[in-house]
Amino acid sequence: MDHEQKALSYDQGTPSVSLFEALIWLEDVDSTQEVLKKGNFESGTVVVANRQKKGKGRKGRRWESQEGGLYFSFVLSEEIFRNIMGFPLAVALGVKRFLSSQGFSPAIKWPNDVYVEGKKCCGVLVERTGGWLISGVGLNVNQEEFRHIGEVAVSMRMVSGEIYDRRDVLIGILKEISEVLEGFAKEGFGSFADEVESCLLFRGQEVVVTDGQSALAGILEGIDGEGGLLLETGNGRKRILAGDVSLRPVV
Ligand code: BT5
Repeated sequence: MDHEQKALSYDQGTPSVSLFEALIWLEDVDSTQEVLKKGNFESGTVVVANRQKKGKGRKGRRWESQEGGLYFSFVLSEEIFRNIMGFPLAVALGVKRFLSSQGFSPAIKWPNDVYVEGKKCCGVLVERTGGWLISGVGLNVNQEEFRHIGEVAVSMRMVSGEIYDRRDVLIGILKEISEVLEGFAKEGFGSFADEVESCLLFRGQEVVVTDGQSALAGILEGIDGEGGLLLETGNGRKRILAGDVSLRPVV
């Protein structure tokens, strides 16, 4: 790897982050997802970068990754989990728990975002490759503004006015994610479904769920025990496994 590398060790006294065994902190990368995909890393490795030139979201979208945010990916063997359907929501729940512990009032937007004050503060991307799950988390921490997506994005700093040590934020989030994923591995998503549902963005509201070409409108009722979205439509209740949710525009 030709990037500047810094090893961050878990000193005695730092909270347990037991699922995660190694951490590599880089300056600039194209995408932390690609670093993990191209390398031969062991399960439990975390790669963090200060900036990403080609940070990516789902479906080829871009993730704005300038200095000040936290961008990390981790690799886990898929074998650990029985059913990975609710996996992105479980990761988002770890981030949500961390933000709550810092005094924020976050909401989870199905299937992979964490919102604060109605704007996106964090996005989760999970990719599967050859028996591995490569999960990426982008969290807006110390950014003061967003050049291209100002109307949809927010950082922790923009809400609280504080500047955060991203190492502390990372350790805190990994601890929460590790705890959630260990429970997820043992008991499945069902044990977290109520907790996620209780902080679900747009619950009870009229939304539109789009997936590629099709769009379905209805009342967002909640999620089921596997993390599927439950939508009450004019034609009865539908269970949705993938898509993007937005508030239904008033016409
Ligand atoms: C996501 O996709 O939300 C997943 C984002 C995952 C990013 C992490 S960073 C570490 C790892 N390495 C990567 O290359 N990726 C992962 P999606 O649901 O498709 O949302 C993408 C949309 O979020 C964009 O189209 C923008 O509207 C918005 N967006 C882009 N950058 C943002 C930011 N920094 N903060 C808030 N919203 C953003």
